[in-house]
Amino acid sequence: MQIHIEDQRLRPILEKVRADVRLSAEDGVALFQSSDILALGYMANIVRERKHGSITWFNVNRHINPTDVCVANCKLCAFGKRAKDPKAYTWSLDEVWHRAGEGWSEAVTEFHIVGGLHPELTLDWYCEMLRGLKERFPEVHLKAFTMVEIAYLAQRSKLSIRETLIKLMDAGVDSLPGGGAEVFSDRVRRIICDHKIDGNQWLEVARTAHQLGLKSNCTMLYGHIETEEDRVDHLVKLRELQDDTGGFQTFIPLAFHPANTALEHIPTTTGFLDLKMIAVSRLMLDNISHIKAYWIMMTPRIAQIAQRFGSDDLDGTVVEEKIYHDAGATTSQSLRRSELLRLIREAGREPMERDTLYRPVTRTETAFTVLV
Ligand code: V47
Repeated sequence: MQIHIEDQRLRPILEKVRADVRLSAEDGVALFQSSDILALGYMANIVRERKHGSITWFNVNRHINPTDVCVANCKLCAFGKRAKDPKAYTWSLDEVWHRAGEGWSEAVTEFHIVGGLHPELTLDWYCEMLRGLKERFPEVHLKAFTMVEIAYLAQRSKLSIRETLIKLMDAGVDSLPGGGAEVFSDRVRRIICDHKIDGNQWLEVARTAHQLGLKSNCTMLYGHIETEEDRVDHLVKLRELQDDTGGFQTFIPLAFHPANTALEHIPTTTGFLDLKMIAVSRLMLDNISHIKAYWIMMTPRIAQIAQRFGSDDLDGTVVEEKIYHDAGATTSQSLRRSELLRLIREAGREPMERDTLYRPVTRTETAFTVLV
């Protein structure tokens, strides 16, 4: 098929994409510098359809954020609060278990559990929380704790990352979400998340998790002070780790939401950049199966179009979201399964419900079966 390519720098990249050849870091920068959004989408769609045909995966999940108390004071974040802040909250174990069962009528297949770096909650507390969830919801997959939370729990318990992960796995962690990666560049991290582990540490926690057999996701926060080169460097580092471990399931580009953060002066991202991020991620991350459009962050409208720009995954029903809504997100907190289906079908894609490990799910009104 012929496509009109306006940006001539993309021609050799299109040849590589057609021949399934890995793109270089220089190619990545050229892609980010290009305004030829239709050519970017066309190329990303070639890769997307090569990997997934017409399927768009989606899941029925519930987010759980047990606390927003956080010892870090990251400029990028509107969610974390000091323990003394009257607006801060920490749920008791009973509240976590109770709330986990609230807000959904269609059986959820996944709890996505992340929170602040709480100075007092112990590893044992989190293990009890996980055991209680498994006892009450044995069929629900627990995707819990970012690399940042794991490093913090390890440091507080004076255990290695490996020992900490083993304890969490024994208690019920089934996989890890992809948050907290931000942008790996030291220069950027010094400004937006000075108190977090650095990029190499994030990658090392992920490597250890993968070596223990845990799958994880990965993310990049974009649309703040990062350069195009910073974005490419981040994607290449993820790609290199994936070459070693194969443990990443999906990549989620996360648009920076500035409201109520210390970086409030930065404008919000545009639909143009959101789609470009989806497309370039699909093109650069040739060894990561899925590119997820997180509608909470990019709106259902853009997440739907993303299904034609390189994404093959629409996350999810969510139910209750705090991190983005504290940072000014105007999207709703939840989408019903039927609404996800409508968005996907209208984009001409074939919806396929999945569990967290991308196994197809079939369901009746009140129960689901994972097809293995
Ligand atoms: O870790 C924090 C980012 C992440 C802001 O793994 C912010 O399936 C934008 O990781 N503006 C949480 N971003 C979300 C996340 C995620 C979401 C959906 C699916 C998965 C998955 C993971 O959001 C944080 C941080 O990187 N974040 N504050 C903000 N103001």
